[in-house]
Amino acid sequence: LEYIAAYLEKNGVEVKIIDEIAGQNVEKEIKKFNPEVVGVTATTLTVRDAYRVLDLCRELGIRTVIGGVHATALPNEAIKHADIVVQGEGEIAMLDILKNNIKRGIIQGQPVQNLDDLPVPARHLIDMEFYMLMLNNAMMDYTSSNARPFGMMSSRGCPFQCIFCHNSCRKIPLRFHSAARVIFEIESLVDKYGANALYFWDDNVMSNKPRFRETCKLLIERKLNITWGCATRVDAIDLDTLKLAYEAGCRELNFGFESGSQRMLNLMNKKTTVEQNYKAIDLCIEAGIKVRGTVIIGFPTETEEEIRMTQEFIKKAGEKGVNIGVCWLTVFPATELWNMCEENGILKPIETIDWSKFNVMHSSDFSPCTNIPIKRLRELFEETNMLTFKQKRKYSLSWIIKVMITKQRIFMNIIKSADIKKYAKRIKLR
Ligand code: B12
Ligand code: SF4
Repeated sequence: LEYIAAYLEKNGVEVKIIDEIAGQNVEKEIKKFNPEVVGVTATTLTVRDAYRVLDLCRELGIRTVIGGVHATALPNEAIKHADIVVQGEGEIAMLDILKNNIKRGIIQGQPVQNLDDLPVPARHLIDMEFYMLMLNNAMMDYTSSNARPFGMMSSRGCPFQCIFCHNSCRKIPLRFHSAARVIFEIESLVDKYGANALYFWDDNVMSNKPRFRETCKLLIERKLNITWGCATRVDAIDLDTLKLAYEAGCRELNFGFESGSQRMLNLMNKKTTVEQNYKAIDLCIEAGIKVRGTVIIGFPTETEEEIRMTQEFIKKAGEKGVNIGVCWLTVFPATELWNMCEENGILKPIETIDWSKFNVMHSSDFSPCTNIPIKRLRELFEETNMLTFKQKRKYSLSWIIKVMITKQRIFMNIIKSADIKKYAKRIKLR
């Protein structure tokens, strides 16, 4: 939304972002602003709330637009709640809707050719202090308790098509901000908000290595003293680049390790090996960078033995100090995995799927892994989760103290807030 808002503002449109997650009352704010058009974003996890807001706008007689990953995947469902659905990128499409007074339809949003043409996201329209606290909570493994962390994107797209990932259906071109523009955005975060920590939300921040290295070199040259983390692939790293990244402030890398079974990695079209997973951990340790990762269990045809292989991977990685999260395989709409399940008749009819069953831990109430009964799969999932829990207990006393200080800071902010109810709602929504 901040990208779209910045693009519209640059083109002379008056924009407001109303953010329910940050505690705003959508109905009240919409009535106050009385906009010509309301645009709502949603992932599959948040789409129920998006539909509620869109239905409300309809009642108020306001023209509505929905965009984002869920509407991109299921436009025919989304159009039942909105006048216009934008599939793909929203900046150019939203301006087009306003300029040409488009009233209804499903529109294919054109991707921005040169990302540097986009203005810096309109962070001034949202409550950055709220998001900074949330990110601080997530990044406290490697930032100080006084960190002021911000999120940003330095690229868009991913050339891979892992079957469970939105990239297997969205197929947007891979594009990059130039290193100079990345530094410009970081400097503006430092100047405006006192940022001293960052997380890059790119799918794979190292997919263009020369550009990544140039960014690291500029971070070192400008002495920005930013601590940062990002996600990349196990086949994208090398020791020299990792050492450079460390020098530039990188303290944590996230990997989608996905499985300890090669057959499962092949089935999910990951195009990596279990060996590369282990090698990536060793390289990061050598460069002094903390490693975090995720694994997924519950793939079609996955066996108990293969889940045990993933458990083995978690144990071995844990011995090296790696923190691994376990995900229950979620079949997100329109992905390759979704199509596979549909072809094999293991998907429920779409009208009967309850999107509210998709949540951060379990994400759906069914599993495509039909050869293991769901009750047994749940037990295996919990067992695997416990392994990661045991790993976390290995944290040092200094880490525990840091967690306590950060949590206390969040608590103090709640107390300081005049509106405790608002914070309670924010936390509930999170
Ligand atoms: C940052 C991020 C997060 C952050 C913030 C979440 C958020 N809602 O933004 C955190 C860490 C909290 C997070 C958590 C999760 N995430 Co996440 N996350 C991302 C990530 C890496 C970047 C999002 C982003 O900012 N993209 C950049 C902008 C430019 O792209 P965009 O959001 O798609 O918006 C563009 C268009 O879609 C369109 N658009 C969007 N909204 C609108 C609205 C209108 C009106 C219009 C016209 C256009 C439009 O225009 C935008 C600009 O071009 C994406 C992957 C990705 N590369 O997008 C995954 C992604 C969104 N996450 C995903 C998932 C699965 C999760 C989790 C379930 C993970 C988990 N198991 O815990 C949770 C669920 C969180 C939730 N409540 O939705 C999936 C969503 C799949 C789906 N169908 O919903 C994605 C797509 C990853 C993937 N590759 O599959 N995530
Ligand atoms: S490499 Fe990561 S971002 Fe790219 S398709 Fe696979 S899971 Fe998605």
